[in-house]
Amino acid sequence: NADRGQLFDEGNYAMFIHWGLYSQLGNKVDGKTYYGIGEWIMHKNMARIPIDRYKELAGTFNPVDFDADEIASIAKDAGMKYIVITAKHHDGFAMYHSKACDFNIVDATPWNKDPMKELARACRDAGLGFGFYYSHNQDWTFPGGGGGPGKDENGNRATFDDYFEKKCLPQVREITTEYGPIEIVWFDTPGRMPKHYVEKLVEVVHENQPHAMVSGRAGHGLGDYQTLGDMEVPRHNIEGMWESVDTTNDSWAYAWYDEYWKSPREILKRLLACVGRGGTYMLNIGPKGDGTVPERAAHTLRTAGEWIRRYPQV
Ligand code: FUL
Repeated sequence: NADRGQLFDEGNYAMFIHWGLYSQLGNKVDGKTYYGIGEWIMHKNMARIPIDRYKELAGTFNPVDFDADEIASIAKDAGMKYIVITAKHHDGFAMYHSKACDFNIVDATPWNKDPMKELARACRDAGLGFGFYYSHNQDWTFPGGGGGPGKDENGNRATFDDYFEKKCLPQVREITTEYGPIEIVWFDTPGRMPKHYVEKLVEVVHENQPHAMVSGRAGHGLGDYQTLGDMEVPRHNIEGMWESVDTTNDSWAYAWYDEYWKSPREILKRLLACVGRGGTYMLNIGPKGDGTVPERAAHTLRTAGEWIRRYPQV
């Protein structure tokens, strides 16, 4: 597709958003704080939350202060060109209305709304692009998913193929057909996922969204560009189309104690280091469980954005 790739020519500063059930915990479980990246909280290396208990979090997830237009306006003021948000992270919870699996924000929470419909609309209204993060390999709560349970509810063995056919593939179809035109599907951590699965996903994305790019982390070199390591800002030039992903503080998802905010100046330096070397810089924020964006994150992005607007040649 001749069109594909235009995004990285024209838009090389983007907003990344990690938001999910884990945001409600903010790294604290039963009064104890776990240090690390918040979206990993249920994992054995962090709070080791059993699947049933983790799923119960949906019953209290009620982000009444989520404001899609405010998020779009922060991105716009920051000088960013598009937003990529977690449709499903490794925990397996869909942050949009999924028909393939009821462990999702509409069917499993009292809030009962699809924030992605709102955010897709808000981005369109603001003239921003929109895209989804989707954890295609790791799914810690669905039988057969990477790092997930090896058996289903009835005690029968579940394979990766079961997970792929029942959940992953249908959900990738959903996110590429139900939210209008999208710019990116950001797959992550392919692990040892066999090649034919990745090929299928890339084919579905390109078929449903001919203009959309697939992240380098799809695996097997099948992405449309190269994604660097987490928070990696390169010190040398890199060939081809590439992207750096970074975050405003230390965690991706909201963590209550994480006040290690980068200054606007630091962010501009990192942005320049990427853009100046021909790359794209995607900078993350982690909204809280109530849907709001931490004030310091919004302030930092807007302050850096003011500088960009003052020097329009950048
Ligand atoms: C990683 C994931 O495991 C993290 O949770 C985060 O999403 C980051 C951007 O990619 O590898």
